[in-house]
Amino acid sequence: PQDSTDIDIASCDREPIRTPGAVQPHGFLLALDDQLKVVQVSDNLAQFTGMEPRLATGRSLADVIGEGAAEMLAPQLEAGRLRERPAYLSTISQGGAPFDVLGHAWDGLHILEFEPASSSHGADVQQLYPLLGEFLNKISDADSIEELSKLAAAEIRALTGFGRVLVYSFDDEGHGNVLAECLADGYDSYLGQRFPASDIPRQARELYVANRVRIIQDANYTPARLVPPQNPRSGQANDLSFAALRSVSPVHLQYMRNMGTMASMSVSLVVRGKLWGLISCHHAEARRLSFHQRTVCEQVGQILALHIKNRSDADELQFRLEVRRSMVRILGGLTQGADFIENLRSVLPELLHFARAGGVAIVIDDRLISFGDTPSDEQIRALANWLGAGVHEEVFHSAHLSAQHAPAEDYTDCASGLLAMQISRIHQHYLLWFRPEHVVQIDWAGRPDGKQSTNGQLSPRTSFAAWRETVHGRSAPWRDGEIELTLEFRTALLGIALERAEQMADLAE
Ligand code: BLA
Repeated sequence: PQDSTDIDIASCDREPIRTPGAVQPHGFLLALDDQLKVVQVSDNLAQFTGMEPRLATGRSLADVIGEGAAEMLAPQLEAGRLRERPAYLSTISQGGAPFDVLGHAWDGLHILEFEPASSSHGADVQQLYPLLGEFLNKISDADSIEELSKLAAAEIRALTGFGRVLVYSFDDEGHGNVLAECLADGYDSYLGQRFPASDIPRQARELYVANRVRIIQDANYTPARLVPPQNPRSGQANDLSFAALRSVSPVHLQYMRNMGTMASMSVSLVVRGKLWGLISCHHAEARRLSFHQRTVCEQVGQILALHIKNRSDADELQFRLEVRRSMVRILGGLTQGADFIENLRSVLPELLHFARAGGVAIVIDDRLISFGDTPSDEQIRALANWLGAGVHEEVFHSAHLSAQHAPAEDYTDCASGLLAMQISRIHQHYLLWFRPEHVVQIDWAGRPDGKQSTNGQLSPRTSFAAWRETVHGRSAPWRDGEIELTLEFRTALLGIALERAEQMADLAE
């Protein structure tokens, strides 16, 4: 049988988050067909308009929200005017109260969402642009991703008044690391903690690349179901991917309650088309934000993502430049003497530098040269045999060698990481770089496997108490740039070796 974590994670991936069949009940939804006839409504309609849901379908918009309100929306609803993402259409009055109306065209319908316009928390509309302007000024002076994130967290808190604002980034395995936060009094810090990847399932991450801001105003809400339950155009459950009122997964609502969070908002940080991270906001009580406020928060997210991309592009460029300089110094050193292997010996310190390694070894026929912190000659020979037998990449890398080559368990201290360059197609000739163990302490926000399944019912974890994991046997990771430059280095090296061999042959004649 599967262990319970497997079951949980698989079922999380199946939560139908785009098609919940319901909306959050702080507003109401009307879906119109091409003739602008109301064909579907949320079942909380009467509470806002006094009209029973069943009586609304088949009517004109004016019949449901009144002549005046319908007239205000009419110009925006003309054929083809609505876009595929919600836009603010107008503020209308309904039952004596003002409502912001958002409209988008999706899933064959014109979807109108009505949100109470009064009583939102956070900054006033008039403050939004000045705040954004200040943020733009400040952020251009920041020069690390942490600093950029800190400014963005403070900005989002100023805009929204959420009690806790976190910026977190996802690692290669999808775990989230909290990089920056801004807190009100009474909110615990999550800075430096890691949240397991399974807290946000795959389909949610996919949706959040397309839909960049989401709010849950009250984790205790009862969803307002759509009437009729299916999209009359398609006969299927409505695709509410972009609806601002989309009802969220009940599992996630439970997660929020477990965390002591009644309201949340999250803003996607999309870098190079991928979900790089999130700005995640929490509040202990229910909280309401207007579309305009959310839109400015979305823009803060876009600005932050852009700066993160620029910062990381610049860092990567600088890094590659340094590695390339080192490569040029090595190649320069190889063109001097006659014996290729002796030449390699003369550049050993630079070889270490090239790969930020602790040790390096050269294995050519029965010659073995090692330098720095390396396994024993015998262990290096065994490693080269293992590479020769099963590894076919021209450049192989591992930051957890003992997981692939068990004998490496005996020398994790000096060689938890290996970068291996094959320098002959026929023989087992290698240039090997070793990286030492880099013990990592991970401060999980609650045990990553602490999810329970009670009565077969899925539930998210209930504890967010910090839990420290110590990871052994790994080295610092090998970066893409390092691997690419090592491939380039290999081509140059083989070129030089070949040239040398030819010169030797000429001399011999
Ligand atoms: C969604 N889970 C989420 C979201 C966050 C988290 C931020 C997005 C919510 C949104 O944008 O509105 C998790 N919240 C966090 C984390 C922090 C936080 C990591 O504040 C860190 C500070 N979740 C589980 C389990 C399941 C699960 C076991 O823990 C599956 C059964 C599911 N999480 C789950 C689902 C969603 C989600 C289905 C999508 C909710 C939705 O958009 O409908």
